[in-house]
Amino acid sequence: MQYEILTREQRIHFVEKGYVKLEDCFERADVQEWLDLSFLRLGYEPADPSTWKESRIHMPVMHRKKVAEFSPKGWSGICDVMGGSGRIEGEPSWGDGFIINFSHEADKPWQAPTAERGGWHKDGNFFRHFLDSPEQGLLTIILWDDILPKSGGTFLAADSVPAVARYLLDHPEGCEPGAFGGLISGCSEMIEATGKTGDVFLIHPFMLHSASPNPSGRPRYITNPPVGLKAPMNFNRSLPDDFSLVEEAVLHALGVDRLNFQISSERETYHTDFRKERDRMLVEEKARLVQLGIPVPD
Ligand SMILES: O=C(O)CCC(=O)C(=O)O
Ligand SMILES: [Fe+2]
Repeated sequence: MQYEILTREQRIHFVEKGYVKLEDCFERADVQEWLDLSFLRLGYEPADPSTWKESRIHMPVMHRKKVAEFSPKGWSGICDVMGGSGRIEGEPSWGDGFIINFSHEADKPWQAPTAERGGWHKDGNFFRHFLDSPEQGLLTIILWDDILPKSGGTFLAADSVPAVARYLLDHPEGCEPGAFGGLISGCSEMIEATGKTGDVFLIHPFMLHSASPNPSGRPRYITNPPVGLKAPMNFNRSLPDDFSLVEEAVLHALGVDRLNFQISSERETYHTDFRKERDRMLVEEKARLVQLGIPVPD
């Protein structure tokens, strides 16, 4: 495998810990407009927290940029962990469907992540999950603004990939998206996804993670777009060098060099209410912008 930007240390870190943080994938100046627009879309006043009605919100996408053009470094990193651009579905884009954590659980003092807190999950509510599923080939967390410690940075369970991999291996018939949260009970290596504007976390699709408390008073901005694969993962490639880092991490987690894995029921994708709700929000947001005389995309 040829790697474009990841160092050997970063590749080992991804395989062993399930994530790698890439710094400076874009400039603050390139995204300021989207950040400013977000408050207008929501009808919130940036300087008046009493107008921030939701404590945490997942906005719909209004604008998009192709990752390969907007962030060549981010794109190279994604290709490096997924086994090259030829295996990636479509032309991934990053949009302004921000997940803003304004004040989640801000009524109590900040607490470090534990297995006992709620909210741990594996992403991908739109498909039936198998060990080799292509739909969520990678989880990414894009930092659109600086995220300081104890300020809403997503909690990642860096030792959760093996637990999820073993569970999926034991369930070739597939699992519902909500089946994984309980696997956090065996995990203890939790970190906060903090950093600067332009940092990007490339995260194994099996990583359990959770929204975190944000008592800082500072809105926390991320997006978490999945990157899909054209074909299911293959844990039985004839040349070991052809395994992607995501596949390697699964083999490493299972303690094997290769694996002849077959699913035993049909793949399925689901239509979720999540989409319908984003569509409704988008109509509302566009109406607010039109009222302010701000042009909106079709
Ligand atoms: O808001 C966060 O920090 C996490 C969001 C998340 O994991 C999700 O929406 O799936
Ligand atoms: Fe998530």
